[in-house]
Amino acid sequence: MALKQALLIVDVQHDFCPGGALPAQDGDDVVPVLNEYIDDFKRADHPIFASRDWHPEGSAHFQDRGGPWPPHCIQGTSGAEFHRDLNLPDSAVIITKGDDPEEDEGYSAFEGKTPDGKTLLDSLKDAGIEEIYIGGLATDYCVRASAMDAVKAGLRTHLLLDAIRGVDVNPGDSERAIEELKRDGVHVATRAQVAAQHAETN
Ligand code: VGL
Ligand code: ZN
Repeated sequence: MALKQALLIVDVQHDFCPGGALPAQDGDDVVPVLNEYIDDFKRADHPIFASRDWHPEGSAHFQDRGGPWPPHCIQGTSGAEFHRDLNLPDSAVIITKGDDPEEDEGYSAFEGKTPDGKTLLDSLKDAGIEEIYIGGLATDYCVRASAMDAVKAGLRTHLLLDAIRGVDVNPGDSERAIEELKRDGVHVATRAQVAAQHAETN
């Protein structure tokens, strides 16, 4: 029997795309590919989760308070909105993270909450999910942290190699993150593989 699957789209927000406050290199290139994954998962009736980085103004995560980052994804601003071309269905469950003003790290979607206050992990467990496919931004921060937490939680975890982009504060950070995730037991996949596998199980 096929495992029950979900798609997790991490932080595909304007501030992580070119022109935004903290852009991943070619960040918006993930959007059309993720739209294809969204269609695949919708068609197969698998749930879709989308996380957003959602900081208050004056967050401890920002440089002016000693954190590592320029201000980005400030609640209610256009930079914090999901990319305008990302076709998130109404059924997608939004996971909000980074909203604690005192939090200076907090990269993983597994540290976020659903609109009704559930953790991502509880919400996956309630839906009986055993296997998760992860894409989005940024490879070397929130995607990396989310994929690590997913394997730690015992989920069979796949990184969508054609739907991630990194910030690369140091050149090579994203490549190193991918290698590290593979060592930790994360599988890698691309659209062709996922589409073929869904075709087989439906
Ligand atoms: C992220 C840096 C700071 C991310 C969020 O979504 O990867 N990176 N805040
Ligand atoms: Zn952030």
